[in-house]
Amino acid sequence: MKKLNIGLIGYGFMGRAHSNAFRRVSNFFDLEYEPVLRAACARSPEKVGAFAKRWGYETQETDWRKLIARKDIDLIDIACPNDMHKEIAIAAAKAGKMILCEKPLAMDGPEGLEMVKAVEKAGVPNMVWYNYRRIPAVTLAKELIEQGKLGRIFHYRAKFLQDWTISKDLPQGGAGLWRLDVKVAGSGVTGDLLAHCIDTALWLNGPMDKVNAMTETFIKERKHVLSGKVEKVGIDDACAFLARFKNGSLATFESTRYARGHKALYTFEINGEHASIFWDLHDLHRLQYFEHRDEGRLRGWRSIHVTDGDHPYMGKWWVPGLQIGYEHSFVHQVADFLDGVAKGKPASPTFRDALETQYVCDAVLKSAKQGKWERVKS
Ligand code: SOE
Repeated sequence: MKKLNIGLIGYGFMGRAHSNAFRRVSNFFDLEYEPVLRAACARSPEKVGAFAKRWGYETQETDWRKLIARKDIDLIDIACPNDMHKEIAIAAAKAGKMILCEKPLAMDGPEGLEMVKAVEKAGVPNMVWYNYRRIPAVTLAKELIEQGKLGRIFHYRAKFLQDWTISKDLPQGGAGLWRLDVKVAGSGVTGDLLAHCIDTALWLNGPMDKVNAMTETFIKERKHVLSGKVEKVGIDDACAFLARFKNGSLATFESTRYARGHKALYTFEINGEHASIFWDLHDLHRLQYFEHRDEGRLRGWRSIHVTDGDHPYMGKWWVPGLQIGYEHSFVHQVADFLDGVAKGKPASPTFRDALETQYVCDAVLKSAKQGKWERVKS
């Protein structure tokens, strides 16, 4: 196996999810490349040191520029907050490194476009961590659609609901809470949660034509962890939008962090001429499928337990019937990326694919501001 040396930037939730994937992928997938956890990088030497020790990184850095300059690093993995993605990605591309970037690609479309140009000019393999594509039930949905089982698609319906920001005492900014600080996150639920729904939707149902959105910021001011002052909240706490896809289907999308009782309820439903599909992150190993062409008396929603050896990715894990979980979607993404590097065929979503999601997010936020339909740039 050829070694592929990883330099990870950021040690939060996603730093852990990515590291876990790098560590496990070679145990389960037969690949030409083996990721090596060469260096972890973050500003605090104590925190990055503890992280590096726990996850088995050989060395540590506190300056991402030094990490990028290192000759023994092949791939830069960007797992730090959104406002840092562009600068790091462009510098890493110039240094000829492969790049993995946490979602969303950038703060907005223009930033994303600069990143796409940088990686394409440098000709370096690149990918964005939209991990939900690689949950086996979601990948199965993609295969069924590609086989034409649904026929013409009429409707796409998605939502991503959480409830963790309802308290007005929750501050904004700093580690963990940067998602509430618009200067760091770029947007609220649109870039953080709807971006997942949009990425899956573009993958399953093709490009979007136009959107009509509304957003709300329920708590207008929060104390900022870093300044200690009460500051205006600039993110969208909730967003709902209508969309028309280029294939003629109609769609609704909704996301909020104010749906009491829901922690990460990502669901989507697709209604086609012959069949429908429904998926729910809280029951992620199942795909609900309704086939109208079944014999009438037996017709009904099937609940497919996506754990058999011929289901996507499942032949690599345990024995049929034993399910896997959230973290495996990251393992699958690394496996596909490494396979793509070996074959010279980029795994999706590349930066360019993820730019399409960024353009939808931009159109959604603009539409909400202006109160009218907005065409999606492509
Ligand atoms: C936010 O709570 C969050 O962690 C997102 O940032 C992730 O992308 C999503 O998968 C789960 O929720």
